[in-house]
Amino acid sequence: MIKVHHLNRSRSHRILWLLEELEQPYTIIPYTRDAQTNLAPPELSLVHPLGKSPMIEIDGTLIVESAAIVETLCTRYAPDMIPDRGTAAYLRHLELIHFAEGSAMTPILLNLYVSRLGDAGKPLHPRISSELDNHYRYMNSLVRPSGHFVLDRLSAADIMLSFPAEIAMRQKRGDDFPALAGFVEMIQDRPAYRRATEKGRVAGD
Ligand SMILES: N[C@@H](CCC(=O)N[C@@H](CS)C(=O)NCC(=O)O)C(=O)O
Repeated sequence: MIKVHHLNRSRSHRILWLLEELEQPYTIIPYTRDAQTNLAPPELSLVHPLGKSPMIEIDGTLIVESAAIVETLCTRYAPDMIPDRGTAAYLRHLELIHFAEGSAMTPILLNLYVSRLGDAGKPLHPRISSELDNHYRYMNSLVRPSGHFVLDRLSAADIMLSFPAEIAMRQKRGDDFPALAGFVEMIQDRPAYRRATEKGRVAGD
């Protein structure tokens, strides 16, 4: 049985969603963010020194990092969610599963932290905003007429990009990036996505 170390309101929702799409049984080990700091509780650091979510345990092996988890689960249970190696689609897949955490999240996190500085952070905001736009614009341009990234059906890249795309919508950027808004609407409407949301509810949410 797969175990998911799941933190409320976090990237681990996309792993629950993927497992629901794959119809694989799993158990959730829930963690609740600290009400004051919003950080993960110390128990997560007992599982892995980084103390971050998601983490999964599969066949006794602990896997951290969303993209590594998504790639592992898709390879094992739904290889057709990853394009065939050697194709242009595979290269785009590779790019985007790295882009989701390695690029798109950088201005998102800078925005989050610098906003807490109040006036002291003001000089940094024009650059952060232009980089947010830059990354959202790029994502928006990659949404295919089918509403997906990379393939014309759900793929691993869609799972990975769901997190930054949803943040863009929480920042009310839907009018600026309508294809991205359509993508978020489409994924949130999937029965598997809704099941993941229900199952992932942690006390306090
Ligand atoms: N790149 C990592 C990021 C993991 C990460 O930062 N997770 C956040 C939740 S969205 C977390 O655990 N934050 C709690 C904390 O830092 O205390 C991944 O995609 O798995």
